[in-house]
Amino acid sequence: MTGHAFLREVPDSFVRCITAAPVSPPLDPRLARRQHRAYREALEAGGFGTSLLKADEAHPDGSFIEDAAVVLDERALATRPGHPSRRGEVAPVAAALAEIMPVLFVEEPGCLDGGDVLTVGDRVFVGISGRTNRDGIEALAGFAGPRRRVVPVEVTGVLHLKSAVTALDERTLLMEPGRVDPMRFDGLDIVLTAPGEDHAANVVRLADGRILMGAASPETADRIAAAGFEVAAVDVSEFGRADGGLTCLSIRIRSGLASSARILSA
Ligand code: CIR
Repeated sequence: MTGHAFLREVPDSFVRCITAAPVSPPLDPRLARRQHRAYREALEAGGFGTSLLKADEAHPDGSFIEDAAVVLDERALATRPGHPSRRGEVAPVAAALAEIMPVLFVEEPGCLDGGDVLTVGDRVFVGISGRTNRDGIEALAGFAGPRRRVVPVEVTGVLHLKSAVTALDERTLLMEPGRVDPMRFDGLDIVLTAPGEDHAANVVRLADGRILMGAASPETADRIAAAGFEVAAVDVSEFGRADGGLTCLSIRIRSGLASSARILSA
């Protein structure tokens, strides 16, 4: 499989990202940029072509681009992020996606963050979180259409659904215990993250099938390897301090559209 990923540069204003708890020392945009570059290189080594959108200083959280759009079946749903300060991030992302696919929009009063949407086979799991509401879930269901089943999942104690659970393949999930009800994911195998490894459930399945995860979760990496997956690691600690993880930093498209996506900046 090949794919294409859209990323967005880290602005200097990254230091003012939204965080659930105060951050000390302050967030470091230069370190975040170095980690972002390594993340991009890891995606490329894993079979994704990449496009990098320009940063916007008015949007400190803009590099968490995943929250701005959901891509499904070669169509995009531009979101309406749950945090009002993030809504202005969406338009440039929607414009970039519109060059290669149709784009629909979540309308007010709907709120939806891409970090709350996890597609596995014909099911679209969506977090009921502090950022995604019932109207947003309805908009997602309309977008997903009759061939997909949308499954709402209550999320506890973390920002988004994908902070707590991501897919290792079409049959296997990686899940942090205690954040979501495993019964919502019937029929799927579940690998649990190791105790004490926060943010470990948020991993990216690379286009070549390897699993890209944070360098700070070695025991969870061992569990994933024991389940039969090849693992690659990248340090995204500065984004973790801003409540983000690996999936947040890209919108990944796994399809033949990859070849028609153009590089927006070097
Ligand atoms: C926020 O609070 O919105 C950002 N600081 C972090 C967003 C992380 N996004 C994600 O998990 N998809």
